Amino acid sequence: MSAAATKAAAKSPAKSAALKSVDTAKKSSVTSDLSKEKQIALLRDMLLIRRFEEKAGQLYGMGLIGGFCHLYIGQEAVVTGIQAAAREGDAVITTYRDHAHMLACGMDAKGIMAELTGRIGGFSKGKGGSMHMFSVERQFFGGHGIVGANVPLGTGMAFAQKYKGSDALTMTYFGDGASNQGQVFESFNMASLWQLPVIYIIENNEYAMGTSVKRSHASAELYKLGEPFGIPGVQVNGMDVLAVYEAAKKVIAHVRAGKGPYLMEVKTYRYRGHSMSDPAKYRSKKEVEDYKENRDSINQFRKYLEAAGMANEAAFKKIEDEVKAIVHEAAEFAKESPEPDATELWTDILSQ
Ligand SMILES: Cc1ncc(C[n+]2csc(CCOP(=O)(O)OP(=O)(O)O)c2C)c(N)n1
Ligand SMILES: [Mg+2]
Repeated sequence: MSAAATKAAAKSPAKSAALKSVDTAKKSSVTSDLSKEKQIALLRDMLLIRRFEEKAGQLYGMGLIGGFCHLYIGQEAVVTGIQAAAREGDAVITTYRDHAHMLACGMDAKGIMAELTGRIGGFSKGKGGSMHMFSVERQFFGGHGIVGANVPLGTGMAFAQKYKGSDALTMTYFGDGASNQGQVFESFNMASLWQLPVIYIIENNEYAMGTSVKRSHASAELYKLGEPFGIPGVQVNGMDVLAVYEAAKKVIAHVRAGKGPYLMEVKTYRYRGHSMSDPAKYRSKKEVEDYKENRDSINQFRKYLEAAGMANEAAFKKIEDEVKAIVHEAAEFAKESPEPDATELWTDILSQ
């Protein structure tokens, strides 16, 4: 370290510690002291997301969901592990691939499905659709279609939390493609400068629409993107829900202690196309099959729970039945809920 850098580090201990944490970032292990009940809840939460998304895919195919629809299948362990480590009152903001984040925040599956089908019973009265749902009660702030744009918004939300003296923090989720945006780095700068309680979560699913990380990023080590700003980073195996949970627990403790922002790169994979209209010709079937067969977060976690003696076939069936019933009820609610009345065109709009 140069003399000037040493002097600067001495002045700012939080930042020098942060840089050290970037250097020592490792893949997390799966050892956890989480109770059996909570581990089973992780499986249930992942399964709910998967079955919900499968049903959304079916309803889309039947013409009941219009417009864009981006499914989260394959990435379930990411939001499940992180939100399990969060506290009620912590805020969440994400991209258009958002159904899972709403479920993980505890939003009702019925209201999400009804919104997808454009019905009055939806979270935005059927006027927002897949990408535009919010819940102040659950501190979920969207659902954003413009790539990267939710990152400065999440940073602003963390600014508000700090300004108001709250100990809540903001989980700001975005993709590997979004992580190349200029506004992301402007946000990093401000978040570090003001030591904001924000966790930046890059869901690295290897592709931005059809462009692979290898083709679009000069460096594939996305967890280091905050390094020039003194933001510590960690890379986590996003196909392993316990690894995600354990990493998130540490990161959350760091940020809640007032030590400023943190960056998590969670390595994952999406099984379906970018959106429902994407035939995914930019990757091989073999690559997708390999993830599904050998690395699937739900199957792997099931095997682990069984081997650890925490659950058996009967327990899995019970969870599967419970989840299927929730999703069935959500789909029925969505189909039965009426479309919004034409007069709704004039409500919930900003006029000056
Ligand atoms: C500013 C902007 N540019 C381009 C698009 C079109 N677009 C939508 S999603 C996407 C890819 C983003 O990929 P990534 O950030 O990796 O997220 P993922 O879809 O993999 O979850 C693009 C280019 C957009 N919505 N907004
Ligand atoms: Mg991506």
